[in-house]
Amino acid sequence: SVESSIPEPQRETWRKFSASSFKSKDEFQRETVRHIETTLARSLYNCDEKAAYSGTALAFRDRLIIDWNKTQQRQTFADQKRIYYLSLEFLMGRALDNAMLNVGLKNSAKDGLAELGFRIEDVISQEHDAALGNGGLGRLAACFLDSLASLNYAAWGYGLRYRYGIFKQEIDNGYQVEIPDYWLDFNPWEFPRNDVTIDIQFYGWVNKYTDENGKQITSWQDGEIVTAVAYDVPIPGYGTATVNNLRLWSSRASSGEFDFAKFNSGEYEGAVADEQRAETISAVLYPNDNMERGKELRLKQQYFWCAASLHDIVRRFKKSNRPWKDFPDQVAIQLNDTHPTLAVVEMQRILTDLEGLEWNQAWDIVTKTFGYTNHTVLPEALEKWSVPLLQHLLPRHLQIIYDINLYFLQQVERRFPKDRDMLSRVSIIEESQPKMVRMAYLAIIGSHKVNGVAELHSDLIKTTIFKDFVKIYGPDKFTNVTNGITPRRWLHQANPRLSELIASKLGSYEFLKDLTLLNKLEKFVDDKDFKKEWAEIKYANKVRLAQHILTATGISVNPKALFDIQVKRIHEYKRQQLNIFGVIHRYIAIKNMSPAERKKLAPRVSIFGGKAAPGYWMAKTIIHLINKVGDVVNNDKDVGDLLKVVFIPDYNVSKAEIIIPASDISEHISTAGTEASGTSNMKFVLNGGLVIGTLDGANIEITREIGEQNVFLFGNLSEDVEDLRHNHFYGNHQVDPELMKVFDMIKKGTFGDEGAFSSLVSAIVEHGDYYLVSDDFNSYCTTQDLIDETYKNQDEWVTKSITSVARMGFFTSDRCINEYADTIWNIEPLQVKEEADVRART
Ligand code: IMP
Ligand code: B1N
Repeated sequence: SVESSIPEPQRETWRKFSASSFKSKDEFQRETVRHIETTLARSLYNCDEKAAYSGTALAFRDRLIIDWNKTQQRQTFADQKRIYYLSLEFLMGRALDNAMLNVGLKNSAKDGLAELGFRIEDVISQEHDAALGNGGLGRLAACFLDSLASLNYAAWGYGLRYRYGIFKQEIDNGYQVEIPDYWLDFNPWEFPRNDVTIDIQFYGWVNKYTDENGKQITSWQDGEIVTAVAYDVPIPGYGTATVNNLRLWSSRASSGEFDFAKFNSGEYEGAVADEQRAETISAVLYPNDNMERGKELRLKQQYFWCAASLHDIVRRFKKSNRPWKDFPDQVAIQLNDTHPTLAVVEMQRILTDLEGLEWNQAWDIVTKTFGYTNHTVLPEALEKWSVPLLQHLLPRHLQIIYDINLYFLQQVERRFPKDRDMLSRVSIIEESQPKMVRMAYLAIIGSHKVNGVAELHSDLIKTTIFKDFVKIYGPDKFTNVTNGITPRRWLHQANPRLSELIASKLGSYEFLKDLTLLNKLEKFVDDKDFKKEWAEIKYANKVRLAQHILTATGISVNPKALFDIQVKRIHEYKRQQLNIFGVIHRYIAIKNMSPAERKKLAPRVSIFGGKAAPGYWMAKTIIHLINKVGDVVNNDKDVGDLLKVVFIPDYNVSKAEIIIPASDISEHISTAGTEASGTSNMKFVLNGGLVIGTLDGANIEITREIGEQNVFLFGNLSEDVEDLRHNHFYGNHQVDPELMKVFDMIKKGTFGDEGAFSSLVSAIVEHGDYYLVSDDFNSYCTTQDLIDETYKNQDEWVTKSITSVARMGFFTSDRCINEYADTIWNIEPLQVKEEADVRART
């Protein structure tokens, strides 16, 4: 039942004046100018590009919020199951361009702005990225929100409103420098909900007693209270009236009596300190990708966000007055990795301690509600929290974790009475010093489905880290949902000319809603004009990137050269070191060539980008080496245009939109078995770039879809990694001789002080080469040579490019979200009547 605070007779007046959204160029202009003149207090005499952006964004925000309201009301009326996606990271990037395209008014805005004296590209580029994430995991969450809205699912994202997103990276003398990313000066895309607040408790103690009615009461009391305030971000779907919600929590000191007492008793400074301590919780995103560091503040963030989200979800459920057993029919909660695992414990606490349900009844509801997605098998990324820390911060939750573990181990013991070792292997508690809580195990036990993010990865978790749990629960609890990307941002928005060319061939933009339609492009692989245009668009995108490189680094690159790109977080397992060693190998080869041989070589630009976690020294050293190699190679007269090495500073979502459409080759070269999926591999191929890659993550499925002849694969297989590592220590490990020549050049000081890079060399020569750089080096370099040869035949290259794009339909996040909906969430899209103003799709 949907209620309104306005009595029926007065609602007519409301309806008469109800806000309506603009639909034309003129209306867009009127709204934009109104916002510039009133909301921003500017005029035509002092409207710069920033103000033009602000006015445009506010006009579109109004539009979104009108549809947002209707969507939320529609979903409330429908009273169907909702999906809640809990993620500590949402790497959204810019919102304006996406909003214009999704509501179908970009052309109106473009013409409207032109008449007001602005170029739409300049206006769009004023926006600060919303960078509340590290890399693939956070960007995946953002793609999922786009698909959920575009497919009309009733879905909410829940996250934290960090005041500082991922740091801004500057390169100073070849070194990474981190600058804080304060992004909230002007953010038109969020709506503070000062009326939606939830008090969250920390510390304190657990009081168990029997009340006057003889009832057992468990009460967690005398803790410190911090208030969570909701900020809502509208998420527009593409070509639909659905606008879903991303709710981000911000922390502030609780406005309870405690603070007032302090203020009144003159302890002003103390009260201010409390305020600041509370605000610290949502202050900053932890900048680690695939790495956990066990910091208390991170645990506080996790509980603060999980508890606020859970109480909000429970409050919404309670409005429908259903019995608790209906909860899993109304609510599905997906855990984006183990970061939100405390939500499982909090839910069990709400149902038992606060709502008075029996343990088993409550636990049944909990496990039917949650699903858990694993994103990594790297041991350093698997979350563990120390028992003493949990005891201190969340004493009641620790008790509940122990109870969950007890019931679970009893069940295991009954099923495997002879396997004593099994109990300690699968226990949530690791018997170390101090004891640790294994969050992944807790997430598995608290969920009804566990999924990996690509086929190989999902197989690996079943046969390695979660092997025992497959024995306990059977194989059906474990499943695969291969990742995907939204073609709206990663094709239509990032590469408008390619999107337009495709639409002209396919007859419409329908492929943006059903990406499998791309397969119709294969008919045109022999169409000369089409191929020419295809190649021209790639060239234009390379010119655009060359321009960015020049402005950002001062390096001038030839857009006719082969652009070889590796952009992603810097990590040893992703092996940027293999790439840069390969570049040095190429440099040595060029130096040794005769002028005649040099003439035959395809010129190449090796482009890198990505951030290193501030405390990850090896990763920072790799960045340093790339920059120093660039300094030498780019200024070597013997080399000229044959090789340039570029490190693009501050890689982020909006730069990715410029970089990805400009690749000829991109590198996805992780040690086999380490990259769970990878999603930029999909983005590059969808934009007509070819891939050099290992048989890892989604590379395997991309190869299966687009054909082996269209991918440059190299390197050892994941099933051989263990033996190779063993041999490095116990066999006779010979470093590849060509790689040794690279090391000799580094040691000679060609790239500056050799000591600066000795850790990179010794990791391979002395410390067992854990990531198999030497084992894969020869095969990597040979494959790069093959790429040079293939690139010389441009016609064949373009054929590969078109064929690959045509076969990429599988990798849309729409497919991925539909799989989650069918196999994990058991939820159907909400039918949305196409409104009269169905979008003129641009
Ligand atoms: P919540 O479920 O209370 O968080 O509501 C989210 C949004 O859905 C609200 O801000 C409203 O826009 C809409 N909504 C929820 N309940 C009602 C209702 O009873 N009547 C009309 N709109 C509602
Ligand atoms: O998640 C992506 C995958 O495509 C990547 O292969 C995978 O590396 C990435 C702890 C992580 N896994 N784990 C993380 C991020 C932050 C953090 O604090 C772990 N990121 C991934 C999407 O499935």
